[in-house]
Amino acid sequence: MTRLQPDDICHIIPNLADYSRELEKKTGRPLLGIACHACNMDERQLKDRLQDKQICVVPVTAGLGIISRFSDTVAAILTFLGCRATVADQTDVSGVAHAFAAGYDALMMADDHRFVAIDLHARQVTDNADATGRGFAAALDLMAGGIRGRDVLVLGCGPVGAAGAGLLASKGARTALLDTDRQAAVQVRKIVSDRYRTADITIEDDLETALSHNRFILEATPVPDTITGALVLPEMRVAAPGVPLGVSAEAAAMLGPHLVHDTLEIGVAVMAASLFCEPIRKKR
Ligand code: 2YC
Repeated sequence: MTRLQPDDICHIIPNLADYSRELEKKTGRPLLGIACHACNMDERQLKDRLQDKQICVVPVTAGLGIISRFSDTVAAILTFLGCRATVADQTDVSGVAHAFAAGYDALMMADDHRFVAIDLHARQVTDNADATGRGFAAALDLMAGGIRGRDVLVLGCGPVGAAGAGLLASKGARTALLDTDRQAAVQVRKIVSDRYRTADITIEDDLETALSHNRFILEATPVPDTITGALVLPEMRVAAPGVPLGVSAEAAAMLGPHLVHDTLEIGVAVMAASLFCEPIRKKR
């Protein structure tokens, strides 16, 4: 899992409204709408569910420690979506205890291994990797005008790529998987095929060949510049959750509005939507 650097996120807070408008131009839906699409909800329903939800973002000092502005940025994205999000005054255990004691509806926190949202009523945990994969796959579905029956290539079969492949299979995409570790691709094909019996999934072994016959790409590798200008095709649409961006500057310029990439926004939006999109489970 790539650890974000302050420079990866310092631009987010002042640009949230512009970024949401940019997403609407690229996919037809704003940030909230992409989260809805990933969770099969309509925007009014999600807005109503998110409104006034009190979410506590707890900074975590474990491991490599605090990332400057990480918690503030997560809280700002949640606030932009209509939640009442605040960053805990205290970190770690004290912050978690405060979230429970003060009656928050949910908390969000990240160590070096997982970034999660926890619904404190329903005891549901939503993981950023899963949410990010689903959110960018939803964006790709929207950019494609409906991915059903279309050829999609998932680059990178880690947790993000796996979640994206699952959503794409659920929407009827003909999915090709590629990972430098072929076993990772084999594993994702098995998991997704078992879950979606009708899934049409193949494994690719060569990047250039795979890119030559797939227009719709989910770039979920932690490798910069995986897709270079020489590999870009005119009708290509790329959703790139991978950090650092797996599309070279030249390729990104060529793709223009047909590339969706960010380092936190879509993943956090889908985490919030996922938390509150299920009916609250009855207490045991
Ligand atoms: O500031 C804090 O609370 C830090 N403990 C946050 C550490 C986040 C580490 N994870 C990442 O940088 C990203 C996640 C946002 C998703 C994958 N890697």
